[in-house]
Amino acid sequence: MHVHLVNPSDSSFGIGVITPRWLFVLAAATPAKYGDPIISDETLERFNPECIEPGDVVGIGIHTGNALRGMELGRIAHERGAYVAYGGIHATLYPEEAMKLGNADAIVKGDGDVIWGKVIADLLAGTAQTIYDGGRISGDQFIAARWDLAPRDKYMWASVQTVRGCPKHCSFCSVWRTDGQKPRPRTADVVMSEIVDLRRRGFRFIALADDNFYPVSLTDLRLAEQQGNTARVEELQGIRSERFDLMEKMSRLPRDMVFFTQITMEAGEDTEFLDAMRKANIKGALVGVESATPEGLKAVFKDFNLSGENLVNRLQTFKDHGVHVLGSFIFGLPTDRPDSFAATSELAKRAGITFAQFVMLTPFPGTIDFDRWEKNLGENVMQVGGVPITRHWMIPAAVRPKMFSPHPTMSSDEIRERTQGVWDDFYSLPEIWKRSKCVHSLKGRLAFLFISKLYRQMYAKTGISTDSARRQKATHMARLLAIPCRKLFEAKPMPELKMPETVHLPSALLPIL
Ligand code: B12
Ligand code: SF4
Repeated sequence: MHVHLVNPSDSSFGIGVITPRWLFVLAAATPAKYGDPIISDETLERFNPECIEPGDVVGIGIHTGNALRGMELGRIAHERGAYVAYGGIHATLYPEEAMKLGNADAIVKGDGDVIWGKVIADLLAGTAQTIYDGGRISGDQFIAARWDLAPRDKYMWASVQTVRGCPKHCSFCSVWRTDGQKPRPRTADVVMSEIVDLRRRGFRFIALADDNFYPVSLTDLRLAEQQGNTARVEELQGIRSERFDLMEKMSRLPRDMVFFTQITMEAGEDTEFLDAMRKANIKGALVGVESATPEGLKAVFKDFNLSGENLVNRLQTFKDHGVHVLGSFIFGLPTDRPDSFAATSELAKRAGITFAQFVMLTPFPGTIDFDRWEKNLGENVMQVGGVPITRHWMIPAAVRPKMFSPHPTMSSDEIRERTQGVWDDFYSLPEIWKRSKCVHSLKGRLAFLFISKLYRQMYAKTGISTDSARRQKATHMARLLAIPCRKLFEAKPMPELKMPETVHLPSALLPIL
């Protein structure tokens, strides 16, 4: 009997940018008595069902974008006589769907770390429940990943989680609803031991797969103080000082390590935090800018973001403090107008951001936007191939619409083409070359160019194109580009690396407000 863990994907690039963390966490949660799980990541290569034997257990992790392929894999595994279990954010939101369309024997809602062992045992004993609630476990229960099972020559970045949950409530995001608004941090020592394990194995680029690396802002603290809520102030300060503790420990790792994370723009007002990030070698962060206008930000409940010139300055602050920004922008908001595209592109260039992604507004299930959208459509729902667009993830990727709500002033095609145009402009050769000044050597600048082109190829060309021939061509190009890019992320293993010594700082020195 084997346990298989499969990460579904419609496109395979041969090389993966970031390790899908759940695969290696669930591998660690698989009890040793079942042997090492067989891990398949379809972002690398298409899954070969012939490796499944009757009586095997196949665990499939799905988010909304890969749910359809995941359910197809589940049906194949079921036909081959395996027990099929699903987990991940989409299975958490729609367990019945995986049951009905994915031939599931069991579904795990929420975190899989603690419950996975029981699910396997129950499946094999024939006593499985249909739905298990893995819950929102506390930070000290998160399991460290089995990095010994990750192929070193296939991924550019490994991924380590330091905190789950996000206190914000953006309308297009489901994280605060599924992972909760209470941050659940892991202790610094546990995170450090996973990072050291990875560096020993030759991974020096690590993405911190956190919902929000900055879970307590200075504004949160100020508000709690103004309310005279001492308990809340202490709780927030506790989380904040743990962040500094982690970053201080990270700053004692080998200097060739590079970290990347996801963070809210508010961190730009907290230069002490930014300096600690830089010292910890957290050299870049995805910042959800979303929209350049106050109306756009209001539309997505993200009024804590800045707009216009203030936005440019705030993003520039990250750069001034040594943290590169991957700015994430959304197009297709009802407040967008034809001139919003060029204005956003200009702003992205002026703000000195190093990378950018321009995504089209998608109503993801579990979000306020989705609920609102589904309700507004009522009975009058457009269908594609018999599937209502309110279940857009069940429409085959090749014909899946890219825009879901009629826009007040632009057609879907216009929004798609203008979005494509912004990608083209931001990632044109002269623009990339200008931005590549952030690295000094010619070799470094060429590497920057390659990576920028790969990023654009993987995320824009395969994602936004509507016709399948163009998607296929784009995937093929991405496969070719990925090979030299991966080489740039290679590092010599450091098997002798020790955990950095703990320096006990007097608490007065810990930068609490
Ligand atoms: C890091 C991250 C990224 C990274 C890295 C992705 C990667 N290769 O791992 C980057 C930046 C590249 C990225 C890209 C995108 N992401 Co992302 N990402 C995340 C983030 C913040 C953390 C994911 C993670 O690694 N968590 C740590 C692991 C251990 O947790 P986990 O995956 O939830 O797994 C646990 C449980 O779910 C469960 N589980 C999972 N699978 C299984 C399987 C079985 C069998 C069982 C039993 C249990 C189980 O057990 C695990 C351990 O507890 C999540 C937020 C979140 N809270 O999930 C968003 C998230 C998954 N991303 C999201 C989105 C939308 C995207 C993009 C589409 C964004 C975009 N517009 O381009 C792309 C899609 C990329 C792609 N094709 O996959 C959404 C998905 C929404 C949805 N309904 O599907 C999320 C939830 C964020 C959000 N704002 O809503 N992402
Ligand atoms: S988009 Fe980012 S800041 Fe907003 S709720 Fe989601 S994780 Fe939090």
